[in-house]
Amino acid sequence: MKFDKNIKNYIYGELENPLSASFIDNYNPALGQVYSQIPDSDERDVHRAVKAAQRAFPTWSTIGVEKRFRILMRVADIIEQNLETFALAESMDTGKPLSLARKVDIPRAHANLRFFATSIMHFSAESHNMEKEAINFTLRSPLGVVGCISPWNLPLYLFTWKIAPALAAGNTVVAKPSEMTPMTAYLLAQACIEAGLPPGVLNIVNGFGHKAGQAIVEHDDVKAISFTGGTKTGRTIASIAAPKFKKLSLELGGKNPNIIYADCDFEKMMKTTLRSSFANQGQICLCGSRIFVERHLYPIFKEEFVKRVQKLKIGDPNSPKTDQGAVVSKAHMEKVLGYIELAKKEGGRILCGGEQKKVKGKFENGYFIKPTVIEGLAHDCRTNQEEIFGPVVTIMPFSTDKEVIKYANSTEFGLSATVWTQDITKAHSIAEQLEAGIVWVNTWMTRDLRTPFGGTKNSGVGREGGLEALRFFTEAKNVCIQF
Ligand code: TXE
Repeated sequence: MKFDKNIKNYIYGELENPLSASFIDNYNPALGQVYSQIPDSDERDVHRAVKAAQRAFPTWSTIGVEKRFRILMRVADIIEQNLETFALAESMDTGKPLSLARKVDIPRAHANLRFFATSIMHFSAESHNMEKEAINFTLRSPLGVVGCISPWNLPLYLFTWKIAPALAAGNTVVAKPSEMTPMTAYLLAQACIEAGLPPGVLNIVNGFGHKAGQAIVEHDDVKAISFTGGTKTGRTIASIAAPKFKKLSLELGGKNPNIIYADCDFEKMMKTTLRSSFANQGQICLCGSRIFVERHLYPIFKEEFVKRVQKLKIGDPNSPKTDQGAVVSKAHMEKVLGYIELAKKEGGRILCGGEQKKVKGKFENGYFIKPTVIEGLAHDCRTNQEEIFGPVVTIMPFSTDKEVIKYANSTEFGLSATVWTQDITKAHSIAEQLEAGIVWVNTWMTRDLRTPFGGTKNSGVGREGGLEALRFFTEAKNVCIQF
């Protein structure tokens, strides 16, 4: 497992430089310094990757699920055996605490591979018996070469979340990690070589979204695109892929409500709400960034929440005591700080945080933001409508179910929602009315990989996870045989 400064593409089993021979600076956001270079690939590299994937497809798609299971499990084992290297790479690339990468990102990456390697062994299709007339059966076959494009917030976690079902189902893949966090994808390429993944089955092309990413979406031999990222980029991708009738899976932004009733288990709610607000520096599309608290609990919640937020430790991602690392880039830090300024203009009161955190010593140039809590905003102001994607939450009181449902459903997004109440009848009723793809009741981020994962409205199209993913990455054919 080589962790070197010059990241390479992985095409037809070889680690190679881009044809352009030009590279992009890759920053360590906690240090605010360039620490590696990534290929500035273009459509020529993408074309080579697609040809490699096409070459590998006939064998990979017919070697049988048992062989695909074994190889994907070997890749998962190698990731697990090299957990420390992967976790360090993830932390250096994203600025997130090493403890988080070790506990969440990397274990979930090898869990994704094992989950789909085993799922494909049990993946069955339907049959419909017309009694005396005929028998129908559904054949599900792999699509061919598919494109997987992933973002910077949970790099290997989301990269493998797409690649694993695609490969398990017998497709071959051209994948592009975010140009801001490519290191663990590079380590994954090395793990695939070590595991004996046949050349061309997985190809990783690094580079800018508008260049290498767009070339994957545009390539006529790429049959489907699975994308996770911003809603704006999702719209661009859809505008290119839809007229070419490519299958599309789009996991986009969120502006998720966290609804807290006075009858909740206060301590459990408080501990979890700290995580759902600020985990990964608030850079998770599932974070609950709009907190609605039942009116008579609001003052108690506000005092305790602010007190605990102010205790969060920000700084050195390598320290086990750190709760908050750096955000992913200087540009993203400025975007988030810009939203805090907007909140003030819109009448918000900053209860804590609200500014960049200057960390002493070697991290003095890092991109750190103090976890921020804002109150006093209208539910329909821009701060409460737009995805900030940083350590910033707004809090507000509500009096009735009707009022809080109106607030919760008032944005263009519909990804996830959290509801805290001991009254399960109420929980059912609220969950039913929320415009979201995922509703957590008395918990957050509890994930069963078999469940459908995705959002409604501008949070995306389609669902990932379990059978949904295997069906996305296969074509269904109904065969009807007359007796
Ligand atoms: O996403 P982008 P970014 C949200 C969050 C964040 C915003 C932008 O609000 O601030 O999206 O984040 C590639 N054709 N989420 O910049 O630009 C790009 O190279 C093909 C929510 O990361 O969408 C990268 O690999 N590909 C999200 C990937 O798309 C293109 C998590 C994501 O980049 C492309 C991350 C193009 N035209 C951000 N343009 C979530 N739902 O979890 C870019 N890319």
